Order: sequence, then C-alpha cells, then structure tokens
Amino acid sequence: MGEASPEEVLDARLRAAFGSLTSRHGGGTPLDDPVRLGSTLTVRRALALFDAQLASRALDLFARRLRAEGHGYYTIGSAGHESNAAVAAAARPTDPALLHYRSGAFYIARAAQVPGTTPLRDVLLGLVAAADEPIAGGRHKVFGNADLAVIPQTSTIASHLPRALGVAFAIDRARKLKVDCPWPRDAVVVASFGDATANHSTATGAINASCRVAHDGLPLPLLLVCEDNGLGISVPTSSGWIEAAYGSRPGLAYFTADGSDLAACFEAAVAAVEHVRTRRAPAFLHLRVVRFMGHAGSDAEISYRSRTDIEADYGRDPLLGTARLLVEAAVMTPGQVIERYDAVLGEVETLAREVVTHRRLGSAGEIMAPLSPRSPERVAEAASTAAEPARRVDGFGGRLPEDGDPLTLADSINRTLADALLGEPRMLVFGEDVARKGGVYGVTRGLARRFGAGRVFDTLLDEQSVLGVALGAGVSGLIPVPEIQYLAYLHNAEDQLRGEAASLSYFSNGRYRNPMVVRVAGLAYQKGFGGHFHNDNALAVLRDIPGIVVAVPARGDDAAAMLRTCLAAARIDGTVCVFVEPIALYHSRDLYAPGDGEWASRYPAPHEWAATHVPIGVGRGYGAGTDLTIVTFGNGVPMSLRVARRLGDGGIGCRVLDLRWVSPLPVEDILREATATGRVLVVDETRASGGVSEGVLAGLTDARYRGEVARVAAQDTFIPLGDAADHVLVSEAAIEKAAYELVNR
Ligand SMILES: Cc1ncc(C[n+]2csc(CCOP(=O)(O)OP(=O)(O)O)c2C)c(N)n1
Ligand SMILES: [Mg+2]
Repeated sequence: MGEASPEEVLDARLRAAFGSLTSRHGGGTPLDDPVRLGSTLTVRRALALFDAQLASRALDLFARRLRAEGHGYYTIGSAGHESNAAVAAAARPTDPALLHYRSGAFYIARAAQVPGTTPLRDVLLGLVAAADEPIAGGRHKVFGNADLAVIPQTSTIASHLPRALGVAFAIDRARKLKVDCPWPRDAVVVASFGDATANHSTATGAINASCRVAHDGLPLPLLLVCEDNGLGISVPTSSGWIEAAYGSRPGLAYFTADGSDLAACFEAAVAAVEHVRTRRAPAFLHLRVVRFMGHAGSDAEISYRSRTDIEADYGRDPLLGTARLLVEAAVMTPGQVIERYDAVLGEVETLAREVVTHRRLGSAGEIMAPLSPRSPERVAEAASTAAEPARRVDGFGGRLPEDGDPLTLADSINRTLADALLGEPRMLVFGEDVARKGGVYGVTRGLARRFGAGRVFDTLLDEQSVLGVALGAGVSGLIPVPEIQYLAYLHNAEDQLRGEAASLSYFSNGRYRNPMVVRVAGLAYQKGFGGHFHNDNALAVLRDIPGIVVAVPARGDDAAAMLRTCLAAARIDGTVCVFVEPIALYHSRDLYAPGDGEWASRYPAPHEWAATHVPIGVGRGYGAGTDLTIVTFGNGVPMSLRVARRLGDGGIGCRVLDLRWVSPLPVEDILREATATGRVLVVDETRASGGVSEGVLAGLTDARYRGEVARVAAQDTFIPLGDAADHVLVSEAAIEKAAYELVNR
C-alpha cells in the first residue's frame, strides 16, 4: 500500500476529529438563537456557513482527484482558510469582491445568498477548464462571477489591490457625479489576499494609497482581508508581522480574528464591514488561518515545515471549529456532522463526474474572441458625436477651438479632452500634476478649473495606484483617462496594464471590461529635459500586450481624431488604449522652416468629425512619389517629411506613411504604400531590437512583399544626457543616407 496522499490524510484527520467531539444532547436549538452565548452568529447562519465551508473543502479534495485522473488543471485550494465564508456573510452579494485564490468558501457562501446560482459547479468547471465555465470560459481557474459581483483575478498576487482601490474610489465618485454605476451607492469593496502578498509593493502601494485617500477625507469603502496562514509557499511570515505592519496605520481600522472560530470571524467581519460601509473608510481584517495540503498539489511541505507544526494545524481546522460550535450548541451530533460532510462530498463527486464531459476551448478564434472585441462602425459614430452646441459654447467659454488659430499637438489634445469631458459625463482625467499645474507640458491646462476636482484631479505619486484607479473606475462604469507622466515611469506599473487591464475581458469572457485611455508623454528628441528617463524611446513593452491599442499621433489634427477614436473604442468596446504623445512635438508649429506653421493644424468642428475620423489601425499617407516609400511614425514623421523634400529636390520621388497606430499596425496601408514604389525605408525612432520596425518588416515578410527594404532605428542603448543623445537616436542625416543607399542599390 502506498503512502496516503495529503488529501487522504486531511480527510481522515477531520473525520476522526469530528468523531471525537463531545456530543451534547438536546437538539432543536432554535435556528435564530445565537450559536454561542453572546454571539451575533445565529444557528441558522452558522449552518449555512458550515455548508459553504464543507463544500469548499470538498472542492479542494476533488481538485486533486481530478488532477490525478488527468481531468483537472489546478490544485491550489482553500483548505484551512474556510472561515472566509464569514466575510461573505457579513457583506452583501452586491458588494464587489476581488478574491484571493484561497477564498473559495467566501465564493460559495456569497453564492448561497443569491438564488439560482451554482457555485460548486462553477468551480469544478474552472478546474477542468470547461468552455462553459461562467467567468473565464476555460481560460483560467479563477473565482469570478458577474452575477455575484466577484471580479476575477489573475494569478499575479497583489495585482488586484490597485483595482480594488479604484473600485472603492469609483463608488462614491460615480454617485457624486450622478452617473450610473453597477454597484449600489452604499457598497463596500472586499479584497482578500495572503500574508506574503501583504508585503508585495503592489499591495503596500495600494494600501498606502487607501490610507492616504482616507486621510484626505475622501470616501474609500474598501475592506482589505488578509488571510494569514503564516506562509508564502515555503517562506514563513515572521510571527506578528501582519499586525505590526497594518495594525495601526493612519485611516485604516484594524480588526482581527482566529480563523478556526467561525463566530469570532463573523463578529470581526461584521464590525469591519459596518465600519467601512457607514464611514466610507478603509479597514483591514486580519484572519489568522492555517493552510492544509501545502501550497498546491505538487508541494511537499514536509521539506520545509516541521512535522510538529504541520500536526498542530489540524487542531485549527476551521471545519472542526464550526462543527464544535454546532455540536456544543446541540444543533448537530458528531454523527450528523460526518453525515453532512459525506453528503457534501457526494454532491461534489456527482458534479465532478459530470463536468469532465464538458467541452474545452476548441480554436484560437474561440479563445481570442473576448480579448479585445472591436465594432469599428459604432466607434466611428461615437467618435463623431460632440456635446450639444450650447454646452460646447459654454464649456469653451465662448471661444470654440475650431474658430481659433491652428493648434499644436499639445493644444489639440487639450481641446479634445475638453470636448470629450463636455460630451461624456462619465469621463475622468487624472494623474500626477494634471490638475492644478495642468500637466508637466501644459496638456491638461485649465481642465481642472473648468470641469472641477471631481472629474480632473491630481493623484499621489504612484503609477500603480494611478492605473489602479483607472482599472477600478473602468469596471465601475466610468471612462478613465489616466496620465503617466513619462513613458519611463510606466514600467514600474506596467503589470497593471498588461496583467490587469488587458486581460480582464479575456479572463471574464467579456463580462467585465475596463475601458481606459492611458495618456503617456514619451519618446525622445525633447530639448528641455534630457537624459533617458525623459526621452524613453521604447514601445516594445506596450506592443506585445495582447489586445491593447497603442496610438502615436505626430500632429495636432491626427491627435484630436485619434484621441476621439480611442475614447469611443473605450466606451463602445471596452478597449484598453495607450495614447503615446511625443513630447518633442507637443509644441512644434513648423515643419520645413521656422515660421512656416506647417505642423500646426486647424481644430475640426464637430460637423467635420465624421469625415476626419481615424479608425484604429489606419495610417496617414503624405505624397505620391514612386521611387521610395518611407514608413515611420511619431518624431520620424516630420523628420522623414523634411528628408523627403530634400530627396525630391534631388530627383527622388518619395511618399511617407505615418503609421499613427503602432498596435495594431496598419498592415494594409504598409503593403499598399510599399508595393507602390517597391522600395521601403522604415524610419524607427525606437530601438533596433524590439522596436516598431521589427513589426513593420515582419508584416511585409508575412505578406510576401518582394521589394527592397532597409531601415534606420535607434541604437540599442539608454539615452544619454545632452547633445550626446544625437549619437544614438535616428537623425535626418541618417535617414537621407539610408534613402540614397536604398535607391541606388
Ligand atoms: C507577483 C507574484 N510573484 C510570485 C508569485 C508566485 N506565488 C504564487 S502564490 C505565492 C505565495 C503567496 O503567499 P500568500 O500571499 O501568503 O498566500 P497563500 O498562498 O499563503 O494563501 C507566490 C510566491 C505570484 N503568483 N505572483
Ligand atoms: Mg500565506
């Protein structure tokens, strides 16, 4: 006989412990009596929560069995954490919840409050990656359900906490702005996570931001639930650390309970939820729990934990704790407890046998369908619709931008944001320095004054929190337009875009979306502020995120149209858009010669918006020369246009294609323009390795383009300070030289 598996051991220990409880005779304790003297937990509720706890445990046992049989793909369980069911009982099923992967009993207890739900089946479908699993559709094993207000999480620990902050922020902000929100006005956000996770910078950043918002007197109804089992896989969390770190934070009320005592957990959870709901202020609920069966199916915890420690945990099994409560209240006998446990195991077994027959995802098309849906016609229509004329006149203080002088890139973005704020009451503009200062480059100047601090506001200095507010606002019915001050400072928060924003629709089969347009000031060549971090010229990190749209406008009129497109795509399709604004072009007016004004552009009036609409993935052509096609974007556009004029003077006819969108690339335009001349020079201000030109060349290769190709791109380096930058960036001289070489091949 082989050694017993961890699940067999846990099951046997629990049965033995149930059996050894001292039976109290009596029975018939009224269902509405307290389960323990002085407790607010009634017998009725304790029984319901016990069912959720038992069911969660049964799912963990069957997750392992399904894995062993080759049907299941996930074995991280909730065993030992099941007192989190009490948190669900203390909250409402309409309170948005972002759950730890061990919050299974919470999920089941919440579902039990909503008629018609099938939580056990949901979880089992997730374990076997069935295509009809109700949230991720077989794309991931998560706790999520739009009917239960459970927003699904990724596996990246702590990455849901900035979003939780954002959802909490959005509830009261939406009410203040009188716009619709999917969550009730007095909702509380519940976000659970582990003790090791509580140390992650993403967690500490989000918790710090919550404290700060509360400190500033703004509403932030967020309940942070730390399910502290004392371990992060194999690494212990020092004893007392969670309480030391979070027990006395400004603005953060601290509650704690022993996770083996359901009544104590319920009371603490009720107090914590009450605090958050009535005061609209954050709280930290610290549940001290144990973890059974190691971290996951393959983890042999005996290699890093002592037998004594492992042994001691069995005495703190929350299922045993609840059974003891019920037996001591003479609600059940030990025999009845075991009968109940067996009944739940039987129920899960029957469901498990059934779910393995369900269909799995069957094609790339099916898998990718919810990634980033697009409805170009509806987007075009929405992008062409402005606020009422009278509102615009009022909003622009009587000076409509279309009646004024031609505008720079920066001013066009400013007017477009104003127009969008006028037309879309759900839209928010925020970031570091965007409000009072009006942005480092003045792009958001005047917007805070005109639209008020409720809609245009400064955030604290934490890009993860900036994007987290956007994630939470987007999923709460608002249209966030966060600003990242410089491209180089997106990187420390990039996972909020990649792991969270871009993946939400995918991992929720389109049930949740987080529309947003992230404005990022970026790219090189700016003279005011030198060095790499203000001249970051790399976009690879954005281009490889599935589903997102990355726009790089080079001139004012394009910026206006493209920003309207991005905002419309966010509203209509829930698209995650990144709008990269070339800093060096913000204030350019001239193209060929000082004073020519050729890089400024008239702001189109609303009746012209439809005709000037720029769809996602459509570039802009300049010229019709037949000798050479220059494919470029951003700062490369004015440089290439100047070179093209000089080449023209030398008898070489050029056409220039501005990609405008670096993701998705305008592949059709590239091919058409390339074929027209048979010679393509890609002018790429991003780096040779990982830069945009790689995508352009791959697009040409994929389409079996047979003509001549060359490229100029920036060096594979960081950008140095001062004029030394010119040695590593693409220059007009280099473009011109490469053009001659290509034409003379
Ligand atoms: C950002 C990140 N780093 C590493 C991991 C790998 N990982 C998964 S769970 C885990 C430990 C988490 O411990 P804790 O937060 O205490 O939760 P527990 O599993 O103990 O409930 C780690 C390191 C991850 N998922 N995400
Ligand atoms: Mg832990």
